[in-house]
Amino acid sequence: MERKLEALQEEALEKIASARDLAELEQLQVEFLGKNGKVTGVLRGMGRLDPEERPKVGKKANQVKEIIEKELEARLQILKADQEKQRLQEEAIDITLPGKPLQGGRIHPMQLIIEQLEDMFLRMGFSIEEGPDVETDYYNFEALNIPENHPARDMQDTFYVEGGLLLRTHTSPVQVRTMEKQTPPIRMITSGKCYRVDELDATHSPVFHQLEGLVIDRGITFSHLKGVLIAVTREIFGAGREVRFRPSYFPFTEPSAEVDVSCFKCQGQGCSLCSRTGWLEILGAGMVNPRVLEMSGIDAERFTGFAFGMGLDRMAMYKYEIEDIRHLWDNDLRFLKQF
Ligand code: FA5
Repeated sequence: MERKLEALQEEALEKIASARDLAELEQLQVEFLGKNGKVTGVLRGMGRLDPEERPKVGKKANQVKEIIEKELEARLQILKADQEKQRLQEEAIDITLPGKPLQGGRIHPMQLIIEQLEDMFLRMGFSIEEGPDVETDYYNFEALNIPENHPARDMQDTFYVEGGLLLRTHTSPVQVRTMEKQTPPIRMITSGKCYRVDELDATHSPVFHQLEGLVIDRGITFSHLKGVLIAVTREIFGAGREVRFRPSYFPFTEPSAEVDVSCFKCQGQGCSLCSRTGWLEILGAGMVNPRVLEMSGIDAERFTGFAFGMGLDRMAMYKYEIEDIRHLWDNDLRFLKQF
C-alpha cells in the first residue's frame, strides 16, 4: 500500500511538472485528489487493511496528499506568472513610435462673426433673444406692416410649410415677439437662419443668416441708429473700409436705409463682385414704423425705436474676403482650416 502511494506521488509530481496550462493542472487535481481521485481511492480502501497497518498508511496517504497539493499550488503560481508575462509581451506598446498628429478643429467663419457681434452688442447692454425658424404669417409679415398682396411680399419669396406656416424670410419676427413680451426700454439682438426662394449664386443662398437688432426707448432717433451701426461696422471691418447709408424702403421702418461697405476686391473701383458699384450691401435698417409699435402694444406717442437686420453670411464674406457664399456652406476642410 505504501509503495503504491509512493508510486502515485511520483506519477503525480512528474505530470504536474510537465503540465503546460491551468486547465491541465486542474485535471491533475481531479485525477489525484478529486472525489474519485487516485489518492482518495487509496484512503477509501484503508478499511480493508489490518488495524495496526491503518495509522501508518493513513499518515503516508496524508503526506502524499499534502505533497501533491503543494506541488499543484507551486506549479499554478509558475503557470500564472508565465501567462501574465506572455500577455504583457503580446500587449507591449512601443512608446518610441511617433504618435498620430491630432487634428485640431477650427471655428467656422459664420460662428466667428456671430460671436464677435454678440460680444459687441452685449457690451452695449443688448440682450440676446430667440425665435422659431418656422413662423406664422402674422409674425413674419402681418405684424411688420406687410399685409397680404403687399408688393413687399415678393421681395421675400417664401417657403410655405403645412398648416399655413412658413419658414421665416428674415429675423424681424423676433422683434415683434420681443415687443409683445417686454416693455420699453428694449435693447435686443437675435440671430439665426432665414429662408427665401432665392437662386443660389455668389452672394445669395436660399438659407442664410441674419442678426436682427431692436432698440426702443424715449427719444431714440436716427442718429442713435447711425452711431450703433457705424461703431459695429468699424469694429468688424476696420477703419480702413468705407461705410455708407443709402435711403431704402421697408414697410416696417420709416425712414429706412441700407448700409454698404466698400468692396474689398476692387477697393471701391468697381468689379464683378460688387456689380461695378464699388459697394457691397450688408444690412437693412430704419426707425420702427409707429404702426408696428402700436400693433405690438407699445405706445408710439411715448416711444420711438430703431431696428436693423444684418446679412451675416455677407458680413463674413466681406470681412474674410470670401468671394462666393457657397464656400460658407460646402464644408471643404481646405477652406475651413484657414480660420
Ligand atoms: C430684411 O430682411 C429686413 N428684415 C432687414 C431689416 C430689419 C430692415 C429691421 C429694417 C429693420 P433684406 O431683405 O434687405 O432686409 O435683407 C437683409 C440682409 O440680408 C441683406 O442686406 C443681405 O445681407 C442679407 N440677405 C438677404 N437675402 C439673402 C440671401 N438670399 N442670401 C444671403 N444673404 C441675404
